[in-house]
Amino acid sequence: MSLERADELMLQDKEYMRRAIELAKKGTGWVNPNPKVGAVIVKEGQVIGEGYHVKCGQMHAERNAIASLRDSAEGATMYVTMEPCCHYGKTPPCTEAIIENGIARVVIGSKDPNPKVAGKGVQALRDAGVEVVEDFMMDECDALNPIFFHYITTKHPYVMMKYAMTADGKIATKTGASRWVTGPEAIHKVHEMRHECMSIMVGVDTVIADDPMLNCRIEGGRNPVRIVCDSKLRIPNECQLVRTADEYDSETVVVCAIEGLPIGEVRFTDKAPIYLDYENTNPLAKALGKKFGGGNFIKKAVKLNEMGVRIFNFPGHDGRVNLNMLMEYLGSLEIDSLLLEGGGNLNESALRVGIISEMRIFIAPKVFGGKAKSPIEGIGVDNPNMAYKFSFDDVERIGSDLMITCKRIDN
Ligand code: AOF
Ligand code: ZN
Repeated sequence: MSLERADELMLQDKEYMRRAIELAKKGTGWVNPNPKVGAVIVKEGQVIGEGYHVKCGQMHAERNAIASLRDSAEGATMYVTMEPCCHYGKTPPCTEAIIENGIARVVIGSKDPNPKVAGKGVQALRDAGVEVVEDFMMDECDALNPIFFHYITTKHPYVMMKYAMTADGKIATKTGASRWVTGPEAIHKVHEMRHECMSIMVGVDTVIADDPMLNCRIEGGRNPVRIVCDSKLRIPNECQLVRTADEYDSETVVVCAIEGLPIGEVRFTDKAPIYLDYENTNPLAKALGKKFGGGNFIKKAVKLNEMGVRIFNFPGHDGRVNLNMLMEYLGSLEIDSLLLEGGGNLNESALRVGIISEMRIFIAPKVFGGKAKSPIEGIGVDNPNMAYKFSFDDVERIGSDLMITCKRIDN
């Protein structure tokens, strides 16, 4: 083959993989905790089938592309953004469908780090005589799935910390007024991030100050699980999060840190009558009541539970929520991602315990000055070489503001 002809073929391969990437993006927010995957089937220079993973639990990209075939795929090439699976999960293996349909060549972008796949998909195809090209446009394909790669290998959610600040690093004015730092385009972007992440978390002080809804307000968006870190259960019953918990189409969770209460989710049902006895008529309840601050915590937790709020308890050594235990528990509930929206103390705790994988920093071209809050408060470090370190991944102009994406440097 001449060099020119080889270059031409490479360009075509790239064009089809780019199309597969575009298709994969359509699954954003709906496929979690699965990856976004797109597939294109090409025969004799014609696209004869296309598909993507639409929703977790439904068919994978490859099978959707095969289902859309307008022609026999015998001898065709499939371009797929991730290694085809070879296991029975919620759906049957994609490798089988590829082999059965006589696809001769498969061009793959990302590897699938799922231990059930991890190279075995490629092997199954090769064993059946299919030609496989690996790592094709791998960086572009990998960029689709930072959440999946993190979740499938650690079983903890991928935590994205988001904040919006002025050019002088303030998130509010000296009076505490924070609406609005950035413009409407940046706010829209935040709602896209709420759609993409399965859960969202704030500290109770943010709830008390701003009374946020934490839902996703874009057309066709999906609402995240709303989580409030609230060690002493200070959340007001009248706030929007609590008042709307029952009708909200996802979950609302308050995470407390109460020593002596069972660890994990606490359900105040008749299975746990001791906690319901917050009038302390039972001697054991009385003893517990003393331990929990005269039973006030229990009373509050029962009330929240009755209003549709789920209660998790993860006490840490410092009297605050143990964030690592919380991440582990969220992972066990198949929550693969969490958007952390402050405030400054919770942000700093999250950095300190090492759960942040990515930061999205919005910067508005304005200055507040004065003694005003900054995005990261808490204890902070003493020495510059103890800083929490990130690398710049991307800078985008969003309306009149900037969005900087930073990724944690693993050391
Ligand atoms: C593919 N193509 O489009 C996707 C893949 O429970 P299941 O059957 O949906 O399997 C989920 C696993 O399959 C997931 O963890 C990942 O390894 C792979 N996802 N694979 O070939 C796809 N979404
Ligand atoms: Zn599959």
